Amino acid sequence: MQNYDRARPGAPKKALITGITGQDGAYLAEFLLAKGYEVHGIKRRASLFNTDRVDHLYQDPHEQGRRFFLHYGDLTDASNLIRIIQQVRPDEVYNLAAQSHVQVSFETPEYTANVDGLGTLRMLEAIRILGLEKTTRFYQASTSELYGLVQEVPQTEKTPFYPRSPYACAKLYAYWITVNYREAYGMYACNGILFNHESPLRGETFVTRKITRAMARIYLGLQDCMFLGNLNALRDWGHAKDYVEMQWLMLQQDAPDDYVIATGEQHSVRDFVQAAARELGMTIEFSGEGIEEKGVNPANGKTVVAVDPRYFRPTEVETLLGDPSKGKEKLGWKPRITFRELVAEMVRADLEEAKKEELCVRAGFCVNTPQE
Ligand code: NDP
Ligand code: GDR
Repeated sequence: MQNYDRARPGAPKKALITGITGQDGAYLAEFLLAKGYEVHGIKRRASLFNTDRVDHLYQDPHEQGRRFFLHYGDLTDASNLIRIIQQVRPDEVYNLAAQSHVQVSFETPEYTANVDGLGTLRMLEAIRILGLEKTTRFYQASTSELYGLVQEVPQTEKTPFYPRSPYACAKLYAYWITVNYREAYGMYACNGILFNHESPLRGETFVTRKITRAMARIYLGLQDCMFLGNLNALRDWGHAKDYVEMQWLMLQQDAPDDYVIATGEQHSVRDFVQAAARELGMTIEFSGEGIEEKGVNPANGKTVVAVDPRYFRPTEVETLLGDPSKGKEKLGWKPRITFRELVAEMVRADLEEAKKEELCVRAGFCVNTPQE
């Protein structure tokens, strides 16, 4: 399908992605560029380079027909957002930027509310102030964390919300303000209620990436043990690559709506550890309960997993399982990558990283790998 701007025949459609330097932003940018879009992204100023995930998409500013652009900005800065949207005049906005770590939101609740809650309002208002509310389509990165203390299994678009963290409370505001702008101003605005999705690009402090990274290092003898929090937590884990396609599909319909994006399959954190170990040809046997629980490698009797209560959350989301039927029926979408394939891909990528680290260690270079 060619994606041409309706108002400018022949010109490619323009997308603006907030959070383009994050996991989803990187996959979505790649996806939209492949569809022929001109892609603009907002990146934050940082003291170190923070564009690793999209560096392969970078195009020299002097290149003819350039279709990838980055703008400095921040979701806490309304005037900056208005200026960028005025310059770009996007056909589609994907609002992915967020302080996205649930545990960190307990430590930075006000900042999280500002970025994740008010940041969404700032984006919507910027579109409206500029008179683009009838032409610019808006996608909001909503989350299964909204269900929190779950009221129904599996969770659908109709399941009541019960947020359990400052992150989820901020995202609850963002969800409803998106619905409100749709109803009040006739905006084409959608919420994607996404369940956990992972990839080799996943941030290192989320549990799946923490596990695959640590397991690869343990396998190569670079680390002895990994410390985790709640091993019983149950999640519906999919692959980020599959999920960004759904984000785009939501903005291509005749009418805006909200959709659950999930696999409909659930695993515990403990299952994830065992699946990652299996990919490396290792076995881990768990015994004990609560903070006494341990995971031992029977091949050498070493404890490779231990529980550290530091990673427990003041209020936990114990179980999440999504029902993606509506998206499947109305958008013809279904996830392609299985849980097993997801784990295998993440383990493979982290094993490559660990091998590079091993080489450096062997060559006598001191490597100080940050751990969570
Ligand atoms: P990441 O944490 O990988 O990326 C977050 C992005 O937001 C990064 O680009 C980050 O920039 C940017 N950002 C953070 N704070 C600000 C700010 N103040 N102003 C501008 N940009 C900012 O998240 P994911 O890619 O995993 O998730 C994308 C979105 O989807 C998030 O909103 C998340 O809450 C939501 N979500 C994610 C799910 C998942 O399982 N991955 C599930 C459901 C929802 P920087 O790189 O500089 O830190
Ligand atoms: P989550 O993801 O909170 O679901 O939010 P995370 O991977 O952080 O936690 C998943 C579950 O694992 C348990 N857990 C641990 N978590 C972390 N981070 N570190 C640990 O050591 C650890 N041990 C156990 C957690 O308690 C939790 O139950 C993610 C984010 O991407 C959000 O932005 C998004 O909205 C939701 O997914 C859907």
